[in-house]
Amino acid sequence: MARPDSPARSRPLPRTPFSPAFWRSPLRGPWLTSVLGLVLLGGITVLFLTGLLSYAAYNPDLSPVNDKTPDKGLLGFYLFSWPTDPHWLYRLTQGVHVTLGITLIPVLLAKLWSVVPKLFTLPPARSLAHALERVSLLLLVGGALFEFVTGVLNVQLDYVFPGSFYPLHFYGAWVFFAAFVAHAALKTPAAVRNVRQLRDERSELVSPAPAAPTVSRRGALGLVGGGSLLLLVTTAGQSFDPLRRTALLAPHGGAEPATGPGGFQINKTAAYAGIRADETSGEAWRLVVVGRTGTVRLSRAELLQLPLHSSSLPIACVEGWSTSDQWWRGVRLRDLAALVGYDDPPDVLVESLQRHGAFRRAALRANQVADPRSLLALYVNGEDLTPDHGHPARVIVPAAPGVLNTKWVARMTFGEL
Ligand SMILES: Nc1nc2c(c(=O)[nH]1)N[C@H]1C(S)=C(S)[C@@H](COP(=O)(O)O)O[C@H]1N2
Ligand SMILES: [Mo]
Repeated sequence: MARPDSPARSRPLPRTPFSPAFWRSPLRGPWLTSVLGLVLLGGITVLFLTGLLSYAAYNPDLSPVNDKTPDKGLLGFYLFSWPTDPHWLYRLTQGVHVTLGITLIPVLLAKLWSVVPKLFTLPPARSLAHALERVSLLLLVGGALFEFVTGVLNVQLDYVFPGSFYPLHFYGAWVFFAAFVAHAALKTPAAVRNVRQLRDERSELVSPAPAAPTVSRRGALGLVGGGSLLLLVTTAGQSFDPLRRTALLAPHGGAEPATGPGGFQINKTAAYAGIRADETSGEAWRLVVVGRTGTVRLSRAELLQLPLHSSSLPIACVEGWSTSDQWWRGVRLRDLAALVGYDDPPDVLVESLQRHGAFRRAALRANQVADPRSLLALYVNGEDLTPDHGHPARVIVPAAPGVLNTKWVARMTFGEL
């Protein structure tokens, strides 16, 4: 054992993350943490609400087709039929959800950095209350990272978790938000006081051995804000056609779709979906419509004999991107319902020619079928639908998430689902 006067003792103690002096940034303190916390309080609340709206927009209760989340129970509640007005509703709510989520990443990382010494405080629990608080912080930090990571992977990498992103992000959101509400209730009053006071009081966040500052607190905040702004301007363009080229971070690398009438974003191409030209040809393709009075089979030529209508509607994907209004022309969904015996339109299950993939079927609610702007589109922007946009026929519904606008439609079953 070393004697008290041994040279080993006169050297500074080895600093581990568990000793407060290990954390030397003079920026850490209640003011910075509180400013970042208040930004996240507002931002994450908006993320949660727009996320809930996105869930409601899928018509989750209609049938196990749209929402396959197992055992969702009470968490799968929804309060209203997703409206069809204004027609850009989902474009707005989901554009905000994804763009704001991406914009908040630097703020989230800065907030976690600002409190990281707390992760290492010893003893791990001073009391039962302290232990509970630390467990709730684990759920909070874990939940935040989980939701941001699954969200970003989903919009960037096109469903790396095959078919399972949706329940993961859904359950994760509830766990995270429960911890977030508890944390906000406990900390917001103090955070507001800290921000007003400007100067840091004594706090376990303040380093006992601060290094010389290399940037001011405001400078650090400016860096975080600048990072957020950069993400904002490289993401927001995915929701506005004229800015599409600035959407460097948009999914699909912001690839420019073809020009011409079909020259707007394509989610899954016909080739990707395994749609063959021989099954969409005039001779082969029939639309099968099933309802109260039986089954009707229509060729594209026969569909074109029905009254055609136009509507200007966008495509707005859950991934956050959207198109401006496109000019669609086709047969009203409610006219197809009437063909098989429904003057009062019911729900409908729409099935695609596509044999595999998550989005080959979708259910629409009666209010969506009834809207006169809801079409089985045969044309877009004055020309036949292109193969990638769903030729011979695709659904387009106002205010609905893109995923409900089934392409390469083969079968429509009307009736209460
Ligand atoms: N059959 C089928 N329909 C589909 C899809 C699909 O993969 N298969 N993708 C959906 C999704 S998620 C979106 S956002 C829109 C995109 O339509 P677009 O490619 O014409 O822009 O189509 C929807 N319809
Ligand atoms: Mo989508």
